[in-house]
Amino acid sequence: MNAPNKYGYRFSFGPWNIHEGADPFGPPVRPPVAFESKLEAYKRLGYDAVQFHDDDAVPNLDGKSPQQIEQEARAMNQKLHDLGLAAEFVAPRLWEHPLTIDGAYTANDPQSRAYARDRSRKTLDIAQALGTDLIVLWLAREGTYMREAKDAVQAVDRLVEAIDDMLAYAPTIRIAVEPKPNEPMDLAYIPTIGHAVALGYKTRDPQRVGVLVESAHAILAGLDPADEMAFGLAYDKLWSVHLNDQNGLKYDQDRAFGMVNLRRAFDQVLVLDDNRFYERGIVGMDVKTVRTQKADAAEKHLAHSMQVFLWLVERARSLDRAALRQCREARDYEALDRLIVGHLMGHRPVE
Ligand code: XLS
Ligand code: MG
Repeated sequence: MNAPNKYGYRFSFGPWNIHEGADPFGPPVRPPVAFESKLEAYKRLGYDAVQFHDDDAVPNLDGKSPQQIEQEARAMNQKLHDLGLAAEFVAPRLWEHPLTIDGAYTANDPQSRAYARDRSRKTLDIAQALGTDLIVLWLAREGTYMREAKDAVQAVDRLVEAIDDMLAYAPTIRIAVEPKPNEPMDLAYIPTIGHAVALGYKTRDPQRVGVLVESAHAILAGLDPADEMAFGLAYDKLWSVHLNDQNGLKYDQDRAFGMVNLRRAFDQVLVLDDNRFYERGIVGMDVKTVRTQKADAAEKHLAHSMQVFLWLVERARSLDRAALRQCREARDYEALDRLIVGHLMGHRPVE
């Protein structure tokens, strides 16, 4: 993997972030991009690490033997190595198989839960072959459309059971839970970072369970992403981030970082940088270009997200901290507004 850049950061994204534009209302609008070409894009765009779903690394893994899975994952690891890349994490894709229609770990059907457990163990094998100790659990279908459809107390126990099984199966692995309040399910069981942190403490090894904050997911929960990050940092559990942006309480937009609300993006960078996140983890971008974008520019959102992040690191480090302290002490929050907005626009505190 590359050395960190001059600000100390490394960056990652997932292959799903180069996207062909399909949405629930229409088919792809851009030609498919082969996985190999996506891998080649990382270095070109200035990125260091790949976020994997288990079947990005080993396609169609449900039908494959453990030996075959390990062999293919090792081959992928070699490919990464040759390209100067690393795997940041692997995530089990537990939302596409027919057995996961009504959830995976929390499904009422025991066969579905058994599938989820076995699939997660395969994910752990793949992570180890890819040389990463980090697993991300986005709990996509762990929730309901009708609250009475599942027992919500039992659901928590089932999630703990599933995580416990992974912790026991792979004793060196760490698991970061990525909460999201809705979509694809209406009502998710682990909607916020507080829920995710608390879930970790119910498992057999809380030290190995942390969180991933996605900006858009926090916004969809009506929360401030910077504060969600701060909460994870306070517990020493913020192990990864999915930075992006989101225009209000709508569908999950995964807009490029900082492009909708610059001050909100600045606050995220400020909390990450002030707490030296660059020593704890890699900065992940979970961004997609909009459906209306033509194919020839459909990678720019990744380069731009990183660019905006680094501009904001510079803004965070050059913020007049004495002026900030003064505003806080004087409880002059009008001056604070001006300080931050002025600083983002390149003005000095007193002008
Ligand atoms: C959803 C996520 C998902 C996970 C990995 O927002 O981006 O893809 O991060 O499973
Ligand atoms: Mg995400």
